[in-house]
Amino acid sequence: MPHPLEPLDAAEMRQVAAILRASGRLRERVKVIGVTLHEPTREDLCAVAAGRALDREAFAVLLDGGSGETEEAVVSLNRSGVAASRRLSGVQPAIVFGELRPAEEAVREDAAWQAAMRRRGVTDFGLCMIDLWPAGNFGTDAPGQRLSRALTWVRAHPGDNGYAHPVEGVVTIVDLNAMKVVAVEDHRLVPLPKGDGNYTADAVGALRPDVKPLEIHQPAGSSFEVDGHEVRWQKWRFRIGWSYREGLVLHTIGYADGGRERPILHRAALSDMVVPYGDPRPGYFHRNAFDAGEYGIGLSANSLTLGCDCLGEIRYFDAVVADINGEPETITNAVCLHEEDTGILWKHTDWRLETTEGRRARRLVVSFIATVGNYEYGFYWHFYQDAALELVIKMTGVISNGAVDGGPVPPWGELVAPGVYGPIHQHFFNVRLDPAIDGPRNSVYEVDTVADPPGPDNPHKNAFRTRPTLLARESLAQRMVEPRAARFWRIVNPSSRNRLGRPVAYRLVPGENVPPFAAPDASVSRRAGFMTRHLWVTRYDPAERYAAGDYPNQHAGGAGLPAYAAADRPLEDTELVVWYTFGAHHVVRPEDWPVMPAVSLGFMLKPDGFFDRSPALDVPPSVPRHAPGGAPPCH
Ligand SMILES: [Cu+2]
Repeated sequence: MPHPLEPLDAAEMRQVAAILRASGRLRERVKVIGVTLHEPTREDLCAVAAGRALDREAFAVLLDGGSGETEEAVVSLNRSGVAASRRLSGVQPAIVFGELRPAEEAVREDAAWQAAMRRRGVTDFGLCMIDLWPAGNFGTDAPGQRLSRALTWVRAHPGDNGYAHPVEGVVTIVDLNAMKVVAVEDHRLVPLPKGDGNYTADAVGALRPDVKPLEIHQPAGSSFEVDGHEVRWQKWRFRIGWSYREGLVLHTIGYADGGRERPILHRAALSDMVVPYGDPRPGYFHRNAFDAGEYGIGLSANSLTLGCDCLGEIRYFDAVVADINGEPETITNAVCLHEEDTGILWKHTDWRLETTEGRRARRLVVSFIATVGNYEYGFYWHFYQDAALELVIKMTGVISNGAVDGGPVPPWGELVAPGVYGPIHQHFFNVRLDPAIDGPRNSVYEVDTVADPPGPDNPHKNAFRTRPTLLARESLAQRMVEPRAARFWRIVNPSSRNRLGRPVAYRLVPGENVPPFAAPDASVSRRAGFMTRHLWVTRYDPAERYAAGDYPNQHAGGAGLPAYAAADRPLEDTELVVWYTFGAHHVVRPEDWPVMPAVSLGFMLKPDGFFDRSPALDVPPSVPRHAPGGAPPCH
């Protein structure tokens, strides 16, 4: 039996499909939306540690394209049967890869859509790219229909970057169960931009001539060890998991300290994301993609390439997902594991003794990249030698766009190329963290820095101090970043103390962040309630997994974090989930065109009294391999 947190392999996926077929659930017209490991809970894992055997289970979401009904099933692999199932009506699971091509074909053959293309001088429909944007929920669609609001772009020739030629004003509403067009809205006639948006090496003009090879050599190999999906690197130990919806999942992250392994996080993964656009016009207002909950960021993962996506001594992991028929599909090299030099770890020069002591830093990177329509999202978890942990998300690809004629540029965006308009938008990510700081029972404090009032204790008016506030209940644990208070959050284990007597903690340090600009009662704000607060803390419940709820596609709103927190459960010294939302604000630039240089944002988790002193002292001095003229090592 594999470790209970090992992701499902291809043979297991195939077995799940067979069991579902034998049970009558996987029949004609039923689409497999996703299959993933039915993860053991914290309690289950404790039971395993105590010697109990667990069933190996998969979790499957099925959609009956005839009745429109969704069914969830827990499949036991070792018992070869369905252990539990439930039917859900009134929900729309995510749009899956297997629906993209049939829907594109259905649009291509639709007479009303063809007429809209002809009005724009497009006659070769084979050059059209029809992207299935989620329908959203604006109260205008017939309930129960599985819809997409599709947008069209046109390649100038096969192999061309079609995103350079957006069809303005045409929204095609497609029924993804019937696979036919419901309506074609044609809101405004604007000529197709003609400019070239190609970015391949042969399309961009002369390449700069002075870039010499840069190679990373690790002559003795990398410093990590991999066993199945378990990774050990220096003092870190964790497991790599995968789900079609969240992509990379990290489990049971611990750090070795003085002969014991100390838990830090039980689980960490992207829980959802949303990209609200700021243009109110038809053709734009519905652009609100939830790229995890409405598409499956794990389904959208790339196969990574050595020397392009990752450089150096790489260990790859494949990811296995189910296709629309339930058959396994292996994304080879979906996850990249490698080490990177990151400059200086620490240093001090004693000028009187004329001695210098310093260490170089490196980090372990676990990453994957997903392509969702026009955009790319790279997810990079960084493990550091000072026991810090970081998530960096890199955004690249082609901006979502539209076309403008010679008149004034709409105020909700910018011109990026002649005739090509990029609307203002934001990208919000929510990461779900199950903390386990020295054990499962934790508390969270918000720590602000405040200036002391002037007075007898502050005669020079220079005094300032931190002010920690316990986030004692779910209603109080819905917070915003506040750079003017240098705000961070401290995840504390009240029953584990360091040698200075303070409860041990990790600090959640926000990086770049932004509030949403859509009104609180806008459709997207109700549907992505999670984005209205940067930090949420809830009581641990393994059934509460996703920031926008289980089925955000076409959902009217209110699900996910606002619903989870409505119970207002107490949060002190108990099992918690910390949900961090962070947003990138994207006022597009001509420099983002035609393919956007990667933009990074993220956050860090840093030990805060978790150790008794710097955990980075035992990193050995590095000696330059090719020390010219016998240069001294860095110490
Ligand atoms: Cu953007």
